[in-house]
Amino acid sequence: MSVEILQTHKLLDSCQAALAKNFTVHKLFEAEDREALLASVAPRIRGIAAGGRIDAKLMDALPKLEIIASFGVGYDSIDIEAARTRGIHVTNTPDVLNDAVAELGIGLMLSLSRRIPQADAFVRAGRWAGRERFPFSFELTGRTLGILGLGRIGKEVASRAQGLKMRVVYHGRHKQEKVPYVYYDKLEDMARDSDWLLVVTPGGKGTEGIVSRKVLEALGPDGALVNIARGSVVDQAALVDLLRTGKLGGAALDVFIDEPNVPEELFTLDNVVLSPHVASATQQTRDAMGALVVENLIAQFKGEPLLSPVV
Ligand code: 8YV
Repeated sequence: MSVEILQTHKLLDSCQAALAKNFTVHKLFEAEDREALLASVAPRIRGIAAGGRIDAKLMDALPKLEIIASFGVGYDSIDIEAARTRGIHVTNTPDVLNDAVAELGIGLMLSLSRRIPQADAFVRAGRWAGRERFPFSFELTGRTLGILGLGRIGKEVASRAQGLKMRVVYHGRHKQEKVPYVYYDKLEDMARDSDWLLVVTPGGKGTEGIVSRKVLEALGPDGALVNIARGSVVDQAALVDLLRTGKLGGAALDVFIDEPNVPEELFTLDNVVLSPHVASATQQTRDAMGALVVENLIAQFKGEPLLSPVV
């Protein structure tokens, strides 16, 4: 029998087909009795294909576990420290999603500034035909975009924003050599000087709530927030409050603290654009992410170097 792995969450059809071709897959997410499935297969499981939370308890239940191959670039849903101390490898799916995620970041900015969702609704409702006038919107041209997290995706956003004639600045833990953008060592200062604050930093403990009420207030009534990272990075209660009271100009959000739950107050606000965590969700990118999950597992069991190790 081929190597036995545990698939903990539903994954793309193409990814599941490739997993089934290469391994004996036990699907924990489909099991009626998870405990019973685990009890019968746990001693033989050498890998996990994951698409969500993996905790230390599950790692401890799998004595032969060598690798957790996670679908997604962000790995805040995996207990990395627990994996490290148990000598379990963790892989993610970086790079293959940079373009898709950056595109959605730009798309959200354009949607909010040019009021594209409202324009669409206006035409569909027959208001244009009824000779109503659609209100003016704002251009991105000439505006300053502050990027929080100038990593692989952040750089793709930056180059696209330059194509839109925006001025790009950034904040992160360190100033980077060889990037042409102005660096701010304080997020609040960058927010004050920016028209747009785009969040594309990893989630997890280290970044929890760093886009605080103060930062959002510094962005101010003429500023707007775009979040394509994790909901946890932003003080969501403050965000809702400031949007409601006009102390923040707008927000375009792909991610939220308690997905798929979105604060209902946001539904009534005209200065907000919402999307359901779809920044990487193109067929092309999701297929590539799935392929990378499978390739990492194959590499591990062939004794070859992992393609995208995190731990
Ligand atoms: C995915 C993501 O939506 O890669 C990430 O970190 O947030 C997204 O690309 C998610 O991981 C898969 O459901």
